[in-house]
Amino acid sequence: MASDLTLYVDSSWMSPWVFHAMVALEEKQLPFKLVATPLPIPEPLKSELKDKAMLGKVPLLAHGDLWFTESLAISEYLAEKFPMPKHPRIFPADLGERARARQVMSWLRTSLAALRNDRPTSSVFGRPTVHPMTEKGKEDAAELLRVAGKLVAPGKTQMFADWSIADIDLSLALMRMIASQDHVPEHLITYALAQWDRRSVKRYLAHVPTTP
Ligand SMILES: N[C@@H](CCC(=O)N[C@@H](CS)C(=O)NCC(=O)O)C(=O)O
Repeated sequence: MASDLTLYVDSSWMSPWVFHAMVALEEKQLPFKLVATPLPIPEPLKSELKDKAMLGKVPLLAHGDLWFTESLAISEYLAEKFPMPKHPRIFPADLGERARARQVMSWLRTSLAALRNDRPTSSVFGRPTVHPMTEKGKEDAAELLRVAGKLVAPGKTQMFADWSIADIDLSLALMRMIASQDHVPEHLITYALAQWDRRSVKRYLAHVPTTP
């Protein structure tokens, strides 16, 4: 039952992986409960999560007796457990586009470390970063813009024929730069802001504490 869904999240609301998982749940239009924990996850909760889900991390999805972590595992599970037509699609219908979406999401989790360091999610969800990027950060930024430029055609507000959860990850990567007023081509700004305008994203952002 969908009503058995609980998402464990960080109470700072700064985790990009929690953002991905919660937006996936919202896009699937599923009812779910939220449990917020500070990071690092304190005991005894950490041990309880490790016991039930193998890893003591957030995002963690509990669905009845099934407890597991990893943002991509969560969105893939939701896509398969709550499929079309009853629930909206969160991965592209086309197999090739689905492979590309997975490629992008996997790349964004394993690359661009300097950019992520120079422009943390706190600069997107909270106060923009004012300090200049490191040389390595600039290299990552150029690579992000090169790849995003290939994936998002001018005038498009999604990468593929169908909107997908990969759009959320790519737009967050771009928002790291946009929020700090780094140079981003206009059509990629339009693309990222279109994601930020989605109800699912707004519902996530509503939880983020406002910085004074
Ligand atoms: N690869 C994981 C990353 C999850 C992760 O690293 N979560 C961090 C917070 S962003 C965490 O829960 N750390 C455990 C702790 O701080 O105790 C995913 O995609 O979900």
